[in-house]
Amino acid sequence: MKRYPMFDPPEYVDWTLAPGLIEEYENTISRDPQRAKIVSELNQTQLLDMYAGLLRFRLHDITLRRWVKQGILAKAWLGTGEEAVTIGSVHALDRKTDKVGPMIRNAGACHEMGMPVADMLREYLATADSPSKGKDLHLGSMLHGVIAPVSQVAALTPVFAGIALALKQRGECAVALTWVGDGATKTTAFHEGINLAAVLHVPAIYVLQNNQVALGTRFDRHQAGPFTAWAQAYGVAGFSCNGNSVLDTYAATKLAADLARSGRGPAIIFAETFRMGGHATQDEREAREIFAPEVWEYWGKRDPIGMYESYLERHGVPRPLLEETEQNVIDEISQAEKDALESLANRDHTVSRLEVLTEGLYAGKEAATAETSSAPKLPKGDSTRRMPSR
Ligand SMILES: Cc1ncc(C[n+]2csc(CCOP(=O)(O)OP(=O)(O)O)c2C)c(N)n1
Ligand SMILES: [Mg+2]
Repeated sequence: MKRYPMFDPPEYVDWTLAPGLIEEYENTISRDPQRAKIVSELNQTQLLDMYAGLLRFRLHDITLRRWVKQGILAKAWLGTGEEAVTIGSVHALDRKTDKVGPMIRNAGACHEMGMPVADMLREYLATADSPSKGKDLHLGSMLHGVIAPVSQVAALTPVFAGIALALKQRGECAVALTWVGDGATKTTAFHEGINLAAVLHVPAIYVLQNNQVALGTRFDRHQAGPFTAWAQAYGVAGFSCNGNSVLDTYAATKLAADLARSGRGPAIIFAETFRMGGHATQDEREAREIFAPEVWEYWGKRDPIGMYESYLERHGVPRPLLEETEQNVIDEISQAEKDALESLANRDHTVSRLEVLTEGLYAGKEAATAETSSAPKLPKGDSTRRMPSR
């Protein structure tokens, strides 16, 4: 793949496959016959689709990074180095029926579930034609099975127990999957939610995305003892995976989804990965001081896209096909960027239009009652007046 010296972490700029690493990469799959079988059943189209998904995610983030440098955005939250956790999990789902809840570092889930990248970029620009009409950069689209998060980390954990319960009660053969950061697992919401999912025995999958850090706090400073022990503690199935391998994440999610679909309750996937940058673009320099240089070097050598590309080449995917796939993604993202910037330039799409700002807001119970009762009706279209006071 092309590298981007202005925007890539330094470890990625001259990336080449280090000795012994492809064996390590393949071993995470081959040591488990079930995972080896799942991966062996992937055809070339599926393999290339995952490659495209990883590249789409990386290039979406590089676009945001460039916009920050250009002053178009104040800051951006990126998934650099963690792309495989998102892409592997989403590709293992039935994207027509399953539901996902991405946190801010899982933006790739949105485009892989079918949301246009241009809309994702518009959301960052807060244009009036963005999915939330310029109100929130937390992305979602019910149409595509993507439930938007809120700022409070792990808040989706109980919500996903509820979504999974709804799927179960309706008799749908679908699963609900959400990601939770290592730091977010220290919230009450996480513990309440996962316990509820376990007790209700619902088809929920929680991917614990351990990128080794929460803001500026290292994993070993916020957790004592192994993460993986938590599955047993909650009485749910647990799967560990190499979060920098899209194939291992894919296989682990397939196993978890099979269990959930067959009525055998929720599962936790423990994905080990690394945040190859700051919490957001504004603290990249400080983030470098959280870990020793060797730690950055260790994870830098395991770039999820470089590793996967090496795997594909080793398994006979022709180089021109990889290059063609990459070029298509580059063209797609560059068109998405143009479309989003056009929305920003277009006055009709700026959030200064009051009617757009107030569209789609929760009108409140009082308003719903007023509309169905004989009480005098509030004027139609004046949604600001129907807003409850908070
Ligand atoms: C309930 C809650 N507490 C605190 C915060 C502030 N906050 C935002 S991101 C973050 C760290 C999250 O770390 P982690 O869950 O590991 O996710 P990561 O950013 O590493 O992907 C914190 C504490 C918040 N958003 N919500
Ligand atoms: Mg984290």
